[in-house]
Amino acid sequence: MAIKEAYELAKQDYEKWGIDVEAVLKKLSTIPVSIHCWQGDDIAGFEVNQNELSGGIDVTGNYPGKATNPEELRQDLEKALSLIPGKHRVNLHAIYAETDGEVVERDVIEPKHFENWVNWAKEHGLGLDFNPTLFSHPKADDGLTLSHPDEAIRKFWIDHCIASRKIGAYFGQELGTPAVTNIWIPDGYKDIPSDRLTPRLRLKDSLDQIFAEDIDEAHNLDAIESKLFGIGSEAYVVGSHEFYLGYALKNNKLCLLDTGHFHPTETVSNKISSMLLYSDKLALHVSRPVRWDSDHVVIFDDELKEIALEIVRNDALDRVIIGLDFFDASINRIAAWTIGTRNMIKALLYAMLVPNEQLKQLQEEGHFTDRLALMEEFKTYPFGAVWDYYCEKMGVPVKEEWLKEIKTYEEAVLSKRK
Ligand code: RNT
Ligand code: ZN
Repeated sequence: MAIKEAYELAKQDYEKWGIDVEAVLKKLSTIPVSIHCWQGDDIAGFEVNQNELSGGIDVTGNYPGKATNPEELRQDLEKALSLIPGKHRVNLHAIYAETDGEVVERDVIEPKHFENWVNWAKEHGLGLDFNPTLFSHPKADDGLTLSHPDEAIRKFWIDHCIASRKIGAYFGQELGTPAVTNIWIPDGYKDIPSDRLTPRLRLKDSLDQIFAEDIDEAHNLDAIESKLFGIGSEAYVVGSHEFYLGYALKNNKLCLLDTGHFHPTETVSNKISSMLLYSDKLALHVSRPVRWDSDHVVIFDDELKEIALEIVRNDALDRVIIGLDFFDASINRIAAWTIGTRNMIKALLYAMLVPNEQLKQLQEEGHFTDRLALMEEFKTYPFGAVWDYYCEKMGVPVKEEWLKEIKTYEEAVLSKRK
């Protein structure tokens, strides 16, 4: 059956429930997803003196053809973006600075080191987001950065974060859309601490110093990302959820929730409604933790759908800033981006094609049989036909057609890389 025909039939099914499918597709095309550049090169970056990946995160696999320079990484991102419907954003890390072969320490990086990225983003109509890199560096070897007891080391990382906010502001100013500059630090202890408070006092003080200068929120939005544990920080993480939740609320910063940073049965979907009661905006790193914070490629699973439902049914598409965070080097990296990002968008579409208002009402009236029955039936409504039509309309490959393009690209481009 032709895509359009299948779509017209599907549309009728949804319209019976008062869902305006055309309006849904229009809205969907305006929702940006921030695509993390680091899936493209296993979080290596382009620093002149490259350091091994540290910070208790790990990328496994050695699929051939990874990007090893900015041109390759941008080329790969362009390929992925050509397979993903809609206009999106790219999320950079400080280690992706371009310094022309010169060693530039992280505490003195400047907007000019990201000029190529900005020009590229302009050319492709993309927004940019940013992250200071507080790992993969000799000064992070102790597993402590912004909470380090050594004042010189702590100062270095404070200065790095201050420099990073200015780069975020530069992105926002140049591209006309605020950058989210997100601070994540690996700080913690492998074993049971004898003092949980002192490192947190220092982290709080570091953040106060970093955020001392006001930056126009039209250009830059500060986010802070919590974590539960990492490799080497199993027993204690300084920047825990409670730590940052408190800090963010008190200081009007964005809390960033990474879906891999909680206990395995604890879900981010269940946190969104509460957090939005107390702050205007919330940021996400959508990931897929398999038994731990493993950063697998995002799939179209129940928790992804539930997150999308929470955003959509609470009318929070403008309040929840969606970013992705996964890294798999065991499969084609461009396919990883494409799969994960298409799934995120798919989940949003899925959530928008549910009669959320009617379901809310059923719950309010205590009709739990109907609530469950409908929620289950809607899982097999002809959502795929709408998704296919959306892809076609947005000029990207329909269904698994995109995989052919990846294969061609792999042969023509990736296989030629050293
Ligand atoms: C680590 C955090 C963090 C990183 C990126 C590379 O656990 O999730 O967001 O993945 O900054
Ligand atoms: Zn993250």
